[in-house]
Amino acid sequence: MKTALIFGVTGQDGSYLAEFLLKKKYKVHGVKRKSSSYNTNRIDHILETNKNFSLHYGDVTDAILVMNIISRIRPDEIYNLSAQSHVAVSFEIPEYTANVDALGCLRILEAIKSSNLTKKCKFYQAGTSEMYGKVHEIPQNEKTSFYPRSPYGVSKVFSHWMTINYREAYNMFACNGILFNHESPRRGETFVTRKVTIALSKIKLGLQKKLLVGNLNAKRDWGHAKDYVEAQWLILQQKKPDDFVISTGKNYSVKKFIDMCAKLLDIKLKWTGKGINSKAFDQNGNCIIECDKRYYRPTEVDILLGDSTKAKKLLKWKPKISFKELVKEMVEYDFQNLKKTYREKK
Ligand code: NAP
Ligand code: G4F
Repeated sequence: MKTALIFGVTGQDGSYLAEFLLKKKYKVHGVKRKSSSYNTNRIDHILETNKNFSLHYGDVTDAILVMNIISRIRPDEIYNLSAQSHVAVSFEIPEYTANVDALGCLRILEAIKSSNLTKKCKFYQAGTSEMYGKVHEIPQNEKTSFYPRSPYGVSKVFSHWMTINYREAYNMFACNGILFNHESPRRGETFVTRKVTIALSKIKLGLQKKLLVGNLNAKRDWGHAKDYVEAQWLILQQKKPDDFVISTGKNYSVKKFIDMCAKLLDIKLKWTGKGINSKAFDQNGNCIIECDKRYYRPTEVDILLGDSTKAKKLLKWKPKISFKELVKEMVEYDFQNLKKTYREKK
């Protein structure tokens, strides 16, 4: 039985990865942070039913704890999914973001080395398409240069190169996944996709009047988190450690995402204006979407589009869930959930 340790197990990817590894008969350990309120809602269903799943308190800003957990568990595979993962927030808390997203990865690598686990333990670092930032070419592949545009992106570039450095210096099986945006009904509520599916569902149910957004023209290569955690695992099952771009190869604007959600909810949108003056009205003439400068970033990543040819060839990986299916699943989940809660409250 293989043992895996997941930093960031309470997050979107952590929860899907834990489910995936348990199905593969791994013993799974996860690290959760101390919080004043419950933060395990994405994994409670596994905790209640699976004896091969256990949680440990920890934080990647605490080097001693990271070291203790790794040397005690001595896992076969470590997945570092922990991060302050919100790009816009990283401008507000840049030093904290670097502490978690850059130094957190280094602390884990150093703990693997200090525990004499460099031969036994494989390491996965959750890299991101945000590292491409102001893109040098379209589409982006493993050879495309980085030009990060946020403290988040810069921190992830540090972790990317640190992972490669430990691989080369200490012969570690340390890999980077460069994952493009991936979403699901478990996506954090402040990322644009989930913010839109929740807000439009509430508007449809009469629970909210307006949705305020930022840059509608940004384009993202959106996949489903379930497909992407399989790629994370596949990356660690190869003969040689390497780095892989994981993406769908198609991108859509934020505006297109909103249009698709609205259509599924039978809201007929009429757009007026351009840029920050864009507004959308429903069939009753109510303005239900507006742009607000609070949601614009000091430096934006305008367009991301991934080229996963290498992953297709070597990992035999390709996304199974289409963008259309992803949008439908997210909208249906939020609409049904909110409808139920609203009825119960009434
Ligand atoms: P997420 O939902 O924000 O989850 C992040 C996880 O990290 C949560 O479990 C969070 O714990 C934990 N965490 C935050 N700070 C920590 C700390 N100081 N110590 C230990 N754990 C900490 O993110 P996600 O969407 O699942 O993404 C997983 C990883 O992939 C992240 O590293 C992200 O940057 C990266 N990534 C994501 C995408 C994407 O589109 N989703 C694309 C590329 C890369 P709490 O629950 O307590 O907050
Ligand atoms: O959903 P977002 O916040 O995701 P973003 O910035 O692309 O980052 C996500 O994907 C990265 C992979 O490329 C991950 F590494 C990262 O951890 C995270 O998971 O924003 C997507 C786009 C941006 O261009 C943003 O400016 O949507 C635009 N946007 C427009 N209005 C908005 C909003 N984003 C948010 N969060 N909220 C808005 O109201």
